[in-house]
Amino acid sequence: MKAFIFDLDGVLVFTDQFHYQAWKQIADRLGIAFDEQINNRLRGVSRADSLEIILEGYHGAPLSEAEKQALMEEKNEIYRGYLAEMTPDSVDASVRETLQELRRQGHKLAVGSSSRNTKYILKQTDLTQQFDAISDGTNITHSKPHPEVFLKAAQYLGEQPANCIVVEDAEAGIDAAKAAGMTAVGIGDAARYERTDIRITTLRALLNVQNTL
Ligand code: B16
Ligand code: MG
Repeated sequence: MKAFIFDLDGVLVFTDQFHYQAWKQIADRLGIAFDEQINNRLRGVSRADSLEIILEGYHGAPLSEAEKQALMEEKNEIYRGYLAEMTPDSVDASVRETLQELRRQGHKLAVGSSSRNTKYILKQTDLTQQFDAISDGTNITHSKPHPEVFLKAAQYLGEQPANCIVVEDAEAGIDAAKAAGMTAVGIGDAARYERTDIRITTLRALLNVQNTL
C-alpha cells in the first residue's frame, strides 16, 4: 500500500485559465504586460508570490502592503466567481475513475495544493470524499518549492515521506516533492522537467506505472 499526494490545479482540475483571467484583469488595470508565458511561472506558486511575479512588470509608484493585500483580495473575488461555476462535470471522468481505482486498490490519497481555495474547489467538483487528507494553502507558512505542503499531507495520512508519491504539473511542485524525500511523478509541464522521477501524459497512466514505484 502506498500514499499518493495529488496537486490540485493542473493535475485534478484545470483552474489555471481562471487564475489567468483573474490576474489579467488586475494586470491590465495597472498597465502591466501579462501573458500565458508569465502565467506559467505562477503554477504552484502562492497567491502572494504570484502577485510579486506579476509586479515585476509594474512601473508605477511603489505599492504599500495594504495595496498589495487589496489587489490579492480583488483577484481572489474574481477567481472565486469562476470557481462558483464549476460542477462535478468540470472534472474529467478519467480523473475520477483513476482516483476511485487507486482507492479500490487500498492506497491512501491526499491533496497537496498551494491554493487556499482547495476545499471550495473539491466541494464544487464533488471530489472531497475521494481523499483521506487535504493539505493546502490554509495549513502552510511556506509555499512550494518548500516541502511543507507535502510533508503535512504525509503527516495527516500517518505515512513516512519515503512511502509517498507526489503527482505534480509544476516545476516548483516537483522541487517540493524531492525536498520532502518523496517520489515525484510529473504531468504536463512537469513531465519535461529534469528532476521529475516518472513522467506521465495522462493521470490514468498512473495506474500503469504505479507497480514500478
Ligand atoms: P489561491 P496548486 C496553485 O495551486 C496554483 O497553481 C497557483 O497558480 C496559485 O497561485 C496557488 O495555487 C494559490 O491559489 O490563490 O487559490 O490560494 O497547483 O498548488 O494546486
Ligand atoms: Mg499545480
